[in-house]
Amino acid sequence: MVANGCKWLQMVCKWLQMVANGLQSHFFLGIQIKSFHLGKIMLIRLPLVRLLQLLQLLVISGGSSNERIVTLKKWVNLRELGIKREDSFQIGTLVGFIERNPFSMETKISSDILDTIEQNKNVSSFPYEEIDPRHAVPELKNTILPWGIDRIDQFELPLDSKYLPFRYGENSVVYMLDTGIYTKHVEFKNKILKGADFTGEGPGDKNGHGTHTSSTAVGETMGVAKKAKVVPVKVLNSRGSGTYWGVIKGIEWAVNHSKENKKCAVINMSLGGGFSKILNLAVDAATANNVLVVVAAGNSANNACLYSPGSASSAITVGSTTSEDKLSTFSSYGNCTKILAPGSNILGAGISNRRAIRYASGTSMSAPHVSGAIALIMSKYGCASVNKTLRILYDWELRGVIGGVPQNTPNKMLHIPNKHDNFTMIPTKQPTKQPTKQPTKKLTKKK
Ligand SMILES: [Ca+2]
Repeated sequence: MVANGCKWLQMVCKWLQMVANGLQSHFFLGIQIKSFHLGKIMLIRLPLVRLLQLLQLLVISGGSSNERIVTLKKWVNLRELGIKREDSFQIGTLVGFIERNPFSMETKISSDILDTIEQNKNVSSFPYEEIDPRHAVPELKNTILPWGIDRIDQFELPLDSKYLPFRYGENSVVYMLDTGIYTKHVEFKNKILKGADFTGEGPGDKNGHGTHTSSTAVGETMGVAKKAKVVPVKVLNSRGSGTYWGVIKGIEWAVNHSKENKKCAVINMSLGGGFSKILNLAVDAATANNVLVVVAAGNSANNACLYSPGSASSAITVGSTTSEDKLSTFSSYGNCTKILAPGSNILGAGISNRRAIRYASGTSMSAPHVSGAIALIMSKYGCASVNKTLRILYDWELRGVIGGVPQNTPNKMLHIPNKHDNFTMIPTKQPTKQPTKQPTKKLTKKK
């Protein structure tokens, strides 16, 4: 590769100038490049794989942020390299740091231990749709039953206006990586554990997204796991946006906190952004450390595999259904979607007062139904193995009951046993509606 006279990118020119000053081997965007001069022509030795890496980095460096997130092939003492604790992370064996100055790494760390380098992109809560105000109810009443929790404890429609779960989620904790929680809401009495803030705004929820999702997961009257605890891990600000770095730090914090807390834990992330290998790796690292991660599939009505963290291989990515057992029109889909749960017109806690409620629609509302269900499973069966928890979750799901599901998307609906069901650990009764694959075992109800 021959390069000279390049003026189109300031960083390239800066680097070329340094090389022209006599450097024979240099790091550019974290990639080691060797060069030498032949008369007035400078030759650069750059393997094809490095060239592709370089081109990719030049493209992403064109973003608004100069910050880059780096993961390492092996553990190194980042403190000795002058990288601050708050600028680094470790989730199990996954180690990395954020580079706030794009050239600072060149003198600190060799390329042979660098793994993935990505720009610190923006992440946001999936926007939700407010329901028709004619259906809004001004205050929380004891009789309120969101249709979503009513649906998940029975095999088929019509709804029976009851939610009688087999368990209430005692000793389970949901880490809500979201916009914070309005902790004074009556839905959260004695349920909130002290959390963390990675937005700089401080605790509380000025957006409402995290309060709504939390009420679906653990709310006293509107939640799936009514006895579970919730921890607000604020990674999205009052506008509902944050950064991948903030989310990664939130995941790290939740995993570490769950170990100290010694309770069964699940992470809920009703958020997303463009595909990120590093964010996906962080999700996989949390799962490898025995904390399952539930993620909203997205509201773009396209392939969930295009987004992170929903495309993480270990993420429990959730699509949305309606009260008529159809896929919500906004729901993303595809084979990265692992399970479907109620997400259209879901009643949840609001933030205008301690008893405020509101309806919202989105896969953001679907994910906490699954997080709550996992809290129930862990409460009954323990949390020694994420594989065991997943096996129960997936064995209980209803297959083939949702209409409008594309062929490449698993038609699997969240289900938890009713407390009147005489269920075994792996009940597999399927509904009579639209039967598909027959189960190997039958679940029997008490007469
Ligand atoms: Ca019901």
